[in-house]
Amino acid sequence: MPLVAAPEKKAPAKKNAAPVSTKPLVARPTPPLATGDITRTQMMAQIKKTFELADTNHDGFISRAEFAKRMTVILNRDAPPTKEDAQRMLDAANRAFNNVDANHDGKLSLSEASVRPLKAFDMMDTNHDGILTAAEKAAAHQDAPDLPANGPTLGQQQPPGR
Ligand SMILES: [Ca+2]
Ligand SMILES: [Ca+2]
Repeated sequence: MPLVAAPEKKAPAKKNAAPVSTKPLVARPTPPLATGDITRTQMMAQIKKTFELADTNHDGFISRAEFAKRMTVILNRDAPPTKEDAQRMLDAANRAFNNVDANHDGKLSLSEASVRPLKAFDMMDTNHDGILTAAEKAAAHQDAPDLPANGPTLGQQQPPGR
């Protein structure tokens, strides 16, 4: 067997790795990862995308109203809420907003919005290779059932305590 230095495992060196493209990695986010795997970079891109979706007036910040609106959209996907539900959601949204608004200026910057999801990512990425595998996600989900099953995303918070 020839002694070839094994590549450091910083890059996902899986078999069938796609040839390295010189094109920017924007258009195609997932070359060699297994299904369900997500890199930290992808996570950040996902956060940014969610952030921009919520930032409806595109001023680079998420206002309280924008945040509440976004959360309501997420939570209402299945059915329109009752009036009571709507109020609960608004309360939850406000609490979540306050948690995320680290400098308490009443608006969320992208970096504020990134802190929690990235922290969650790092916690779940137990071998710290910058890739959250489906297995790591599943394990984290078992340890902490309140984590969203499909990975942390902006605006997903624990349900209000009961
Ligand atoms: Ca802020
Ligand atoms: Ca990992």
